[in-house]
Amino acid sequence: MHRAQLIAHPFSSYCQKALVALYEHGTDFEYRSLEDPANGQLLAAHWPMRRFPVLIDGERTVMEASIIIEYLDLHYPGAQPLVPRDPEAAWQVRLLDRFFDNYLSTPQQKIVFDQLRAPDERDPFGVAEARRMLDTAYAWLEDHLAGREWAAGAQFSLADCGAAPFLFYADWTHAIAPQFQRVHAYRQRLLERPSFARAVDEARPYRAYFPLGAPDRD
Ligand SMILES: N[C@@H](CCC(=O)N[C@@H](CS)C(=O)NCC(=O)O)C(=O)O
Repeated sequence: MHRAQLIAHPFSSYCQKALVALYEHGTDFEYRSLEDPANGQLLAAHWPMRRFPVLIDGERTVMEASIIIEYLDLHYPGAQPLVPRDPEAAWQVRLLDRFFDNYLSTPQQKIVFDQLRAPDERDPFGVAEARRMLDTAYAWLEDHLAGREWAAGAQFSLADCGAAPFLFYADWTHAIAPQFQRVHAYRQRLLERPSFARAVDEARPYRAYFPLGAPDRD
């Protein structure tokens, strides 16, 4: 019987998204950390885009954190599914998952990756747009969270797996304004969720990698 392997780096937000799901389900898997160059070669051999995480399960290669989580729900189910079995509940979870990927993570990554460029290759217009998008996303999420414990309601789901690392790093990158109290409280609930707390702890040794300078908190 083989074990699934996850090619990942502990400090990567999309990897943490998949790790939260693996820890929620209690999946037994082999962690192929990208700190080891051999795992970088494994990644390149399986996925020419070289984006991570990637799950290798026997003959199958599964890319994209959301799809990895859908796959885990099917093949390594835990106590409760991260994508609800009820299709009416499922589309709402997937909608929130798209929101967090497209409107929180994408602008957050834009700001961080811009900082890694040489000063004369930076894109201040794009960064300003990304900051505006984050402010709009925080405001929308503040309203959306009224009466909800987790992103899609009472049950922890796929959407929360991504929200956890994306809000974690977004606040470091472009502070969530104090008036967005529900967003702050939700970020805190996510930090206290054991699956994400574990991912945060595993990433602690790599905080110096954060190009904007990691704050001394969380
Ligand atoms: N759409 C991918 C995005 C994954 C992604 O952007 N991963 C980052 C790490 S957080 C990465 O691979 N960065 C390396 C690069 O951009 O070359 C997913 O949902 O898994």
